[in-house]
Amino acid sequence: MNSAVTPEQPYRDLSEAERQALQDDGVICVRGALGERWLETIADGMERIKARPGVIADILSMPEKGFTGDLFMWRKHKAFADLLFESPLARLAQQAMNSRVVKHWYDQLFLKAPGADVPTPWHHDLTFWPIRGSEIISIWIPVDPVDRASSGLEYIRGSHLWDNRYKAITPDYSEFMVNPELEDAPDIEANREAYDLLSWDMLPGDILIFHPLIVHGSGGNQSTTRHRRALASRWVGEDVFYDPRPHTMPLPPGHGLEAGERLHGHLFPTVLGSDNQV
Ligand SMILES: O=C(O)CCC(=O)C(=O)O
Repeated sequence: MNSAVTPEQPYRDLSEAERQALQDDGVICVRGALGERWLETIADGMERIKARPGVIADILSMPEKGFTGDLFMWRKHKAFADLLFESPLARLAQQAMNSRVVKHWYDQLFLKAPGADVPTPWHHDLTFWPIRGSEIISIWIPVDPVDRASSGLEYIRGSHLWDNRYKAITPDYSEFMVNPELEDAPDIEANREAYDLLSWDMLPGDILIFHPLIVHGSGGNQSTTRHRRALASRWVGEDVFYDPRPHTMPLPPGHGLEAGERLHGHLFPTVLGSDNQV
């Protein structure tokens, strides 16, 4: 744990109604949760990655299509490390998970340039993550104004409570994390009216907090003028264990975890509370 700094308090706590909606619907939008300082910090980190992509960004990005992706950015860029340890995100995650301990799982970049025809196919996250447990949450943070046309995220309300587990589909449609034992996701785009879809027009500072099993996705960026720069910040509590099933996301080398161990170690820093049990 980085004991020299503590995360900021959010400008307000999540309300009971918001926490209930998160349980019922699987996602909430919190308006104005991040101030200018953090939006500038994130945008600065994003621009640095665009200017000098590292090894992971090189693999995940599709420059010819206007898409930049990256993972575990906080390890390489101070902007994202500051966000992890000092911003109100950890406390918002704690309230969302209702957890004593808050550890950082990983951060992820989704930059779609104007006109980037790179939809994020409908999927849920936990099926391709090598972890199991219940205290897990993602926070999606756009730093540009975003609506459905500019690739705002959409969710199927309540789908985190479904029994179905769908194959992962990544923006580049690689087979890498596709588990043949899972069922194909239904064709949601072809039957949009059959689903209770949730999405929000968002301004910089607004965030989405969502459950790792909610089915979600986004279209390409149809705007010809607006960038769509977004960061996913992912958090866990203390009941989360390393579960490296086949077809799940590989963790960076040196993670030091054995199957069945509680998530811990330098790649997954504890930001709130203390967690000594492994
Ligand atoms: O930003 C996007 O298009 C996808 C985000 C997403 O799927 C996630 O954060 O889990």
